[in-house]
Amino acid sequence: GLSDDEWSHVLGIWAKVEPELPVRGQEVMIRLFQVHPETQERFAKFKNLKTIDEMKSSEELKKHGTTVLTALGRILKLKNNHEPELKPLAESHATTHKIPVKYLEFICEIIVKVIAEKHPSDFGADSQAAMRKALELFRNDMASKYKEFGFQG
Ligand code: HKL
Ligand code: NA
Repeated sequence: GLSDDEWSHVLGIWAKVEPELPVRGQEVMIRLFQVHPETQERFAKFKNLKTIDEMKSSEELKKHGTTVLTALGRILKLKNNHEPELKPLAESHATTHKIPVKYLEFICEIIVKVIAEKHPSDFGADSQAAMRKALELFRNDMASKYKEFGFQG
């Protein structure tokens, strides 16, 4: 797990991101689809959005990005005790959506980059390192739950 100090870095920067979750969520999803187009194919309702403009105009995509970051924020706030929130998320991503751990790595990397671009002065080396560690914990625990649900990820 993370130390108290690491968690306070993580939750400190998250508090700055939270008021802007819809726009950051939208940015994260669009960046994910741009950098890793195979991820867009996983969404029946988004795979037909062709241009960045079409993506930006999609209220549904913005809503999805908001929901994803809201879910992630709830997990981060539970710190090392995220199991109850993580389990149903791991179950749906393992059994229904079948999302490889690699794709979780992609989105986590993009989340760090988007925050770093928007909050350069609040997201220094220590905060970035703490956030990476928290997202790694998230991914590792998702991966072990995946295996419990019979998905090798
Ligand atoms: N999803 C997340 C989080 C993530 C930061 C990592 C997260 C948090 N998801 O139809 C649905 C699909 C979902 C969801 C509903 C779908 C397809 C899908 N998700 C794909 C992905 C990918 C692959 C591009 C990645 C990397 C990813 C990562 C949260 Fe994800 N997702 C949902 C959700 C929530 C908002 C919903 C599921 C709600 C749920 O499981 O309730 C128990
Ligand atoms: Na901060």
